[in-house]
Amino acid sequence: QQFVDMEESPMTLTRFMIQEAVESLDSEHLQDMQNLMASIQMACKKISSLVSRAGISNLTGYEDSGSVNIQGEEQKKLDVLSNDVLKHALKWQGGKLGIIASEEEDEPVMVDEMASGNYIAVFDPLDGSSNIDAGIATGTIFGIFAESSSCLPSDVDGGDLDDATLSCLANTMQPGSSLVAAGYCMYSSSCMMVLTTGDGVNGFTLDPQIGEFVLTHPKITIPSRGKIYSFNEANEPAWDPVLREYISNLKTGNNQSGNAYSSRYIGSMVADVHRTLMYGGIFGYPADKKNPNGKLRLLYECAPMSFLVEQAGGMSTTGSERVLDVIPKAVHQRLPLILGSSDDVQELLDMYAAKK
Ligand code: AHM
Ligand code: MG
Repeated sequence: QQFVDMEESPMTLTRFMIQEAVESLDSEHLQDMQNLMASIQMACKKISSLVSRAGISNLTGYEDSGSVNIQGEEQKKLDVLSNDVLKHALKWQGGKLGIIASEEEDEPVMVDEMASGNYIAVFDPLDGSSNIDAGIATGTIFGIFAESSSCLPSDVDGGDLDDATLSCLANTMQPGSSLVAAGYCMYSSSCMMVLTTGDGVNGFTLDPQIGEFVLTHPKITIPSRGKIYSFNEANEPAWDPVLREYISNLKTGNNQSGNAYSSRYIGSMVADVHRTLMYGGIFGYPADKKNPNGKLRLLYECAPMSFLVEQAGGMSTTGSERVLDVIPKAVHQRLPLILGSSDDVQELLDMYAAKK
């Protein structure tokens, strides 16, 4: 159809970002977002192609060097490659991007020594990569912060990190409420980019015929209540009693909706959150006896996803506070996370409040 009707060109992600900038009162900021998204979408197309060809190009499995990331996790070949792809793509921002923080980097990295800095990018290059060899969905998660204090080029001397540089890197320690953009790209039966710049959530599907992300899911809103819960239930014996009771009630329909819920858990956060955005319900990786902070990382997993979910009308909590209000103390800090439909999350919070 697109090629038959020459009058109609599709609303691509590029065109969407240009239009947002033109229509905005803060067009300079949105032009910056447009440039950043141009790099991110290019990187995601490349990662999508690497993921779909992994079995053919011998990219499954672990790094031959046996390398581990700072969190002691063995790095898959595609973890390392995806990180490199994003890092290189984000280099070319005309000096606007100062710092990146990634799941696969020990410390935040200065992208460009000449950067005056304006923005900070945080990302998980290939979330759910443990699933990759079985062809299960994976995704890239990203967030963009504005720098809270300026990082001047003189801050970087190329040698040891001086105090100015350290304070510059400390800019990454911002709460999710300071995000100016966030999103994910899901590599699944289709490749989808879902993102927000703080004015709602929009979803774009990669059209392989033209190699462009095309707006397919405008103004995504999460249903206020769902019928699905999504947790790694093997950890259930180690959860707190309130959460155990809540999930047990969902199974029997002994909850505010009166419906018995279904269980769905892919074990790939991007895919589990995507389904929750589409169908509603509740997803979480809560604290348990072994992991008092859960599993997921605050800066580049919990915060960007919470921003998206709130922008879509949902809620996101640690169980005791709003995720977007949590100020990170460390780059790779973990945080308990429960997000989804507002009525579902609120019902759990009410149970916690009643048991206090
Ligand atoms: P990763 O960043 O090392 O890939 O781990 C994060 C993933 C998430 O995608 C997913 O929600 C979670 O780990 C699943 O963990 P588990 O296997 O313990 O259920
Ligand atoms: Mg991850």
